Amino acid sequence: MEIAQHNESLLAAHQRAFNYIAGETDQTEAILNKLAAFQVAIPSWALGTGGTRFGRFPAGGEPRNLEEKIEDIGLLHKLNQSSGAISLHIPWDIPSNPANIRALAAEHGIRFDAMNSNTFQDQPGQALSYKFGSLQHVNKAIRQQAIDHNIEVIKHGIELGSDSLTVWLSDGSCFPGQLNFRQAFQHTLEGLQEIYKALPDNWKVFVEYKAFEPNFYSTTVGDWGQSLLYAGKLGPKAYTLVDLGHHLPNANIEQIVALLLMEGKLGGFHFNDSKYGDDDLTVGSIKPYQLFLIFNELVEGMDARGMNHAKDLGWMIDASHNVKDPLEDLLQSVEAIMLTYAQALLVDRKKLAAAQLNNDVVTAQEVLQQAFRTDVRALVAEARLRAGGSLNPLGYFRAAKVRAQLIKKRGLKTVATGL
Ligand code: LRH
Ligand code: MN
Ligand code: MN
Repeated sequence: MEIAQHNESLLAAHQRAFNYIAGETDQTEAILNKLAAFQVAIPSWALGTGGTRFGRFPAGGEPRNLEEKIEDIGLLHKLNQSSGAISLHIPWDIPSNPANIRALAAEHGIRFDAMNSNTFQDQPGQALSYKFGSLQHVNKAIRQQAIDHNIEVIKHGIELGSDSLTVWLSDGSCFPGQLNFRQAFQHTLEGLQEIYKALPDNWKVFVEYKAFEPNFYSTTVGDWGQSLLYAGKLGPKAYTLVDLGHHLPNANIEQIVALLLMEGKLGGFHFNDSKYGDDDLTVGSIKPYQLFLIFNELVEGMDARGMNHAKDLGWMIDASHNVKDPLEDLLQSVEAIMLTYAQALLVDRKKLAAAQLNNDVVTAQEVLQQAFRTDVRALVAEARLRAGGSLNPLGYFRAAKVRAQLIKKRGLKTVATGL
């Protein structure tokens, strides 16, 4: 089934809804242009079912290699016109033939966002173990192995046309006394400095923090303060990466975002949602208002610094799927991000600033919630429609029986690499 054909049946209802919302703001065209430019990278490790160490229940048709992963993302992008990027995890998704992979991605309109290194697992044939950490390790040879791996990942990225590296370390300790905190920090900093030296001029490195898991007593890049310390010591190409699931409970993530932006040190995002910890659930499924407050700070802070919303930060999803079809889940996540971005663009900034100056707390809340409670689905759908996408990506996915087709093509028992 053609996308246009599916859109046909939805057009009249869409037009009614769009006319209504377009009449509510004088910013319609500007918002549509911003939405069209905004692209969210899909993680190469989230195209199969996973995300739990207890059981994995694949529904079939999972991509068997990187080529098929790119085809899956190509399909998402064709439907929503907002998934024109992929973030690769190495060695889970080593491009065996980078030139071909790059060409295939380009065919689908997909570029390579940040490359991710992996020193949190031992790979088959690996000389030394990361059981007690990687860059923080007391053994210099193990630290060097982790440095070398990160430099390898940069090389893969250069071949693909990526321009950033995300370093997430599981380094830390599970018990008091296990680690000398200062020494672990120093070793990690020195390792990151070596990796930093290998970055091409136009590259960035993102230092991703996480408060807990798999270490449950201390983490060597445990929060945004520690990440910012590393990024500051490393230099202008180093930034902090915020993964929404990596905070202690009730952390005020929007305030963290505002301050990192103010310091010019916010590099990018791993979007997901959670109720308890690093749950990696569908974006916007649990705390949509928190996501809105984060986007509100992003729009305000990026505008204050004259930044390009679409280009100056890395927008990536980092989620996993236990009970949903991964592609449907990713469509929902991207949609949640686009809706929230659109709502943040609707915030009446002048009115909010005036309310703040007058200590008018009630009006300040009203201004934010006015935008948050606006139904912007038709705005986002219109942006998709104009770009040649689907008015209802999820509806199309089901109507066209995409999963059944993938199972027919790839088989029922395929398992994608990833978490
Ligand atoms: C760690 C993390 C990090 C990894 C990914 C697989 O929890 O968020 O970004 O690279 O998950
Ligand atoms: Mn992450
Ligand atoms: Mn995580």
